[in-house]
Amino acid sequence: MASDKPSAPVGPVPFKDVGSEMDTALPEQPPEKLSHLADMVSSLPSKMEVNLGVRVYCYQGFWLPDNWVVAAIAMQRGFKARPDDVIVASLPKCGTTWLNALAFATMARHTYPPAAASHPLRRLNPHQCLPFLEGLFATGQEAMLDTLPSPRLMNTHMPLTMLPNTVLTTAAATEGGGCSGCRVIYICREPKDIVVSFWHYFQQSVPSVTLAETFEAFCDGAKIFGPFWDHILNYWRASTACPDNVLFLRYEELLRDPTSNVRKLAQFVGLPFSDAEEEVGVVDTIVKLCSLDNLRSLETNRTGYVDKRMNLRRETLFRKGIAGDWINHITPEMARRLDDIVAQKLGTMGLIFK
Ligand code: PAP
Repeated sequence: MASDKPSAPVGPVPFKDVGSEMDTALPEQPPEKLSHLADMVSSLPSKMEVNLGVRVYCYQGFWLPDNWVVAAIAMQRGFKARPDDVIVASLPKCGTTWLNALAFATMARHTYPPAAASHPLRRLNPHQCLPFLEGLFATGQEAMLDTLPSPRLMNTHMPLTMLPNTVLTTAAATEGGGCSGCRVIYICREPKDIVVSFWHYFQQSVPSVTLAETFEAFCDGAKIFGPFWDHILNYWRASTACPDNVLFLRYEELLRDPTSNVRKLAQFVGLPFSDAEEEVGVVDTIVKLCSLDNLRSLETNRTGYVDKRMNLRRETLFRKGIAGDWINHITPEMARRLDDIVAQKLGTMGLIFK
């Protein structure tokens, strides 16, 4: 007998359609309920983040602006992961926008066919499709997360250790326990290319900062969400210990073979492509929809801001999109220095960048 009950909405849905205008902007003020943390934050070791022009504080080994330390604490206390949650995680400038688009298009493909003219990614920037966890917690809007239908697809730049216990059970497994928790898709990138991309992007906010200054701070570890090596290493370790919970992707691999990586992503989130989908080329359609050329051509990505106060324009999320651009900006001596840091901090753990 047919049921009259309306079917429950299925996630992920574009966050902009159900939430507010959520972006990755740094919040100016912590919400009233968290203002008591301000004294604790101001007592932490701090440095100027040259590219952002704000002070960053060392909280639990990572450098964050004050309001994001507050967000990290609020997240650790208040975020309740659901078993079918998927979180896209990355350091800034590692391919977040691209992975957000690919993950959204893949997971939401039954509700929003990727070939449809009305697909959300044709009218929204990829960052508007996923809630940005620290942005919500920093502004006291985290209750919005409870309203989202499952499976939820969310985004964070936070290190794994800043995520709450319900996600962290995956990391605990590196100590020899079992693997449980929700699913995390991490993307990393060759560090020399991260620095160059980061510098170009933040030239919009503080144009006087040189690449050499950016490079120094990156090597020092004291960039936002840094040290980069610990950020990458924590997710890498969790992915090797719990491959069913943490998928570790590389930007360069996505560039080399996007279709295989999209299939891997679909399999990982429990939504593998069917034979029928393969036959009609759904994977290719998703890859084309999310390609740099397509995304940068769309009106939504040519206009508007990621953070208006910091003058970060959306169009600059789509710059060159290649591997190895560092060669045009970084001297051989600088390259050797950063390669040595990477070899020492990551190579000894089996994480190599060719
Ligand atoms: P975010 O952390 O501010 O979100 P993020 O998206 O992680 O930035 O990184 C931007 C980089 O990804 C840019 O690299 P570049 O500066 O070296 O060019 C950008 O060009 C690249 N990028 C964005 N979208 C795509 C895409 N669809 N395909 C390939 N690369 C992309």
